[in-house]
This record gives sequence, C-alpha cells and structure tokens, in this order.
Amino acid sequence: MIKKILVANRGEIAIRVIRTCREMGIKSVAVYSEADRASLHVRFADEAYYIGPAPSNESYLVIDNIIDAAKKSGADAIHPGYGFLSENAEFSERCEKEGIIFIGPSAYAINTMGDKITARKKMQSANVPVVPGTTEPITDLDKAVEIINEMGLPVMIKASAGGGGKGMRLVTKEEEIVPAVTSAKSEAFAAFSNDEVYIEKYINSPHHIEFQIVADKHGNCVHLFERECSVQRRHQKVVEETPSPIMTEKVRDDMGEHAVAAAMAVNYSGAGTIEFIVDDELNYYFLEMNTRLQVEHPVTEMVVGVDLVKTQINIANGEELDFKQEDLKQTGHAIEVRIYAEDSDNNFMPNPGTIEHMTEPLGLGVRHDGYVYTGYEIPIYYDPMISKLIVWAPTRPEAIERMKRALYTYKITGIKTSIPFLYRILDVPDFINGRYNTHFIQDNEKYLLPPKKDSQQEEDLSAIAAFVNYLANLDNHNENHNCKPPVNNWKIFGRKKNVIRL
Ligand code: MV4
Repeated sequence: MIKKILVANRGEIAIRVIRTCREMGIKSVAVYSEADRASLHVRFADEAYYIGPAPSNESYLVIDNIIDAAKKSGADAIHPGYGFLSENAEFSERCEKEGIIFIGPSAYAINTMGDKITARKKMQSANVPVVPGTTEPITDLDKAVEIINEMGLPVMIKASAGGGGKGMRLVTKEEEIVPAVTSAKSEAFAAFSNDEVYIEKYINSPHHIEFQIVADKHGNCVHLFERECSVQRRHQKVVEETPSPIMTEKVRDDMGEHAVAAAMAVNYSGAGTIEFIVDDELNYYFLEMNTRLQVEHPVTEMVVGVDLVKTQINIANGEELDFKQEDLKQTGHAIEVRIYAEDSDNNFMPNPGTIEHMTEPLGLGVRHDGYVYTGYEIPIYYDPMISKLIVWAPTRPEAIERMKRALYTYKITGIKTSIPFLYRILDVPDFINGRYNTHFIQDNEKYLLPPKKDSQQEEDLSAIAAFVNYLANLDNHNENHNCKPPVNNWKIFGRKKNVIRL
C-alpha cells in the first residue's frame, strides 16, 4: 500500500495532487527548483526536497534528481502530474526498476501512443475510427504525391512523433505537397530527432472532443464521458466544458465505447484521455491519446463526481475500480477557464512578475485550482498558467453566468492576466449558443479584441484631469486672494474636442 507519494511537479497540479494525498492519509513529498523555494506546493507538502537550478532541464526534468529525492524521502510512489516527465517512457521504466510505483501507464503504453503511426495502426486493429490516411511513414516523394492525388486535397502532413501542432502542414494545392513534406520532416527532426511523417485527410473546422478513461490492472476500463475543448489558441486550450454542447446520447455512447477500446488496445492502466476530432455531422476520428492526467480533468470530476487523482492512486495500488460504466452519469454542467499571466490584449505576451494583490473567487459551485498568492513572484522559467477556474451548475446557461460572476470577483493586480479576455469569450453569441469549433477564436475576433477606450473611460480621465486642474488653481487662489475662486470645470475637460492627452 502506498504510504508516501513524491509529486514530481510544481504549481497548481502539485497542490491538486497533494490535496488528495492528505484526504487519503498519504504523506506527500514536494520537489522544488531554485526558483520555487517560495512556491505554495512546497508549503502544502509534508516534506520538500531541492532538485536543482531553475531551468526545468536542470531540475524537474532530471530523472536522477527526482529518483534521489524519492529515495531520500522514502516515497513509495511518484505522481508526475502533467507536462515535465509525465509522458516520459524512460521515467516510467526507471521508477519500476527502482521499486518505486509510477502513478501512470507503462512505458509500452506511453511509447505506443506517443508514436502516431504506431498508434494509428493499433487503433485500426481495435476498430477505432482514425482519420482517413496512411499508416506508413512517407519514404518516396513521388509515391506521396500519387497517394495524395488519389485521396484528394486538402490533406495534412503530420509528424509521427508530433503532437500539439508541431511538424504539421496543411496542403491545399498539388504543388505544395513536396515542400510541405520536406519542411514537415525537417521540423519534426529538429523537434523530436525523428523525421517520420504521414498523411491524413484534412477535416475542415473540426471540434476537439476528448474522452476521459480510467483502467485498472485487472482488465477493467470505463470512460467518464467527454470534454469539449474546441476553444483553443495556437494549440493551447483556453476553455473546456462538459457535457459538449454538440453531443448526442448515441454518439456519446459510441465514442465512449471506442475510447475504452483504444485504451484496452495498449493494455492501458491509470487515467488517460482519448482525443477525437469531430466534424459538423458528428463523424469522429481518433487523433491521439494523452497518457497522463490532464489540465482540464476537473470539469470531469465536477460532473461525474469522481476524484481522478484518488482513482489513479487506487489503480497504482493494484486495486480494482470501485465503479462500473453503468454506475457513472453526468450531472449538471462544468466549465473551466485557464488563467494565464499574460497580456491578452497585447499579442498574449507572457507577463510574469509579482502579484501585488489577489482576491480569489469563492461561492456556490466555484472551484479554484491555483498556486499563486499575494506577494508571490511568478518565475519566468515555467508555463505562465497561474490557475484554473472551474464552475459547476445544474445547466449550461447557469454555468456560464456563474463563471462570469466568478471572473468578475477574481482580482489580481501587479501582473496582467487573461481574465478580461476570458470574460469576453463568455459573451460571444457562438459560445453562448454552444455553436463553436476549433476556429472559434479566429472566427470571433471582433468580439474578443480589447474594447475600444469607451466614453466612460474618457469621462473618468476627464474628471481626474479636471480635479488636478482645480487643485492647481486652488493653490494659486490661496496665494492670490484677488482672483475669483476656482471652479471645477470637468464637464469642459470632458468635451470631445478638449479630450485630455496625458
Ligand atoms: C487535424 C485537423 C484537421 N484534419 N487533422 C492540431 C493539433 C494536433 N493535435 C492535431 N490538430 C489538427 N489535426 C486533420 N486530419 C485540425 C487540427 C487542428 C486542431 C485540432 C484540435 C484542436 C485544435 C485544432 C486547431 C487547429 C487545427
């Protein structure tokens, strides 16, 4: 039985895991880099170990340092969180070799799903629908042109080792095929030291819908329904919700069954996610599997009522799942937004710095998974995501209103955040109607751009300017009693043609 877990991560997810450890009576061990001495995950854990300098490739990504900390602390298991070493097959294997339980899948499952060509073959043999295309790497350019002409344009050239859009090219014209394959290959080689690319039919304006699955080590596997993740920017999710506004009972059941079949095909154990792209007719295709706990897991927890971290730990302990597919149902609606330390109105520039003041949103149906606090300096070395705001409500419209209420009361000063941008998303008609796909942000730019300096702001500025002017005149009046008493002429300052420029 697991008694002590080392959390090989930082930020909100480290805290998320530590919270469940405490509820389960399991001791928690934090690890921290030089930049994270003052981080909250260090204070939340029962013990903490220093693992190296700030850059992650000298600390959170150094397998030897993490294993050392696990041994020193006597941890019997490691939770990798997401990112960092969470989908590193070598790390999973190393933990096993050292007699430490890796709270995640086997190296085999990570490797098979990590290579897209291998994964596509596996899915085909498990009768899971994949995007039409090839399952062998392109080796001959003439042959590739021939195959693509037969399939019909447009197509996508994708890196087998890729993910998140790296090494991916859209091809719409025949003459673009050769340059696209060549550049996809070199980008893939530079990023993954693997230049294998393959062909997929292009699905226009797809939805990104993923299924959460959990599998134990006794052959039981169930899905916990879908998450709609189509609101993305540059392959980064911005809003996630469940249930998906476009889903039907029938498609949900079919996709869920295919998600379970996908996981079973690689003998999966633990929590995982099957990503699908879905077209407007609700045809769906396996895209890839994420062999980790995901950032957006809380929306599933809120609607299905399952603690996914607790489930992961129970599975790692060798226990059987304590629920069956028919025990699970979706209740109500959950939405998550990701809060970034960035200037969304200025090209989404990362904006790390010190939090001067923070007021967290609270109240009925609000969950805030974060790690920053008043006075905390956000390090520049890591992801700029500072927190996730999750709301639950009985219906989707109520969840949207609740999220707007929560964002309205979420105050952070000292740094710029994406809170105003997120608020604007919740006001876009296509979002409110639930009619959106992965092109949502580019299709709704006019709603999402920062508001023009409106008349209210102009009036506020005029009032301030007029008051400063009044004070100056007041000083003058005190020195020279022959003058008429000064007047506050802010209405004059507020007149359009007299707009004050500071
Ligand atoms: C596609 C696609 C259309 N057709 N594949 C983007 C990241 C990677 N995970 C796969 N991606 C896509 N693959 C075919 N055959 C469109 C995308 C895509 C996308 C997918 C999911 C979520 C957001 C996206 C944004 C742009 C493009």
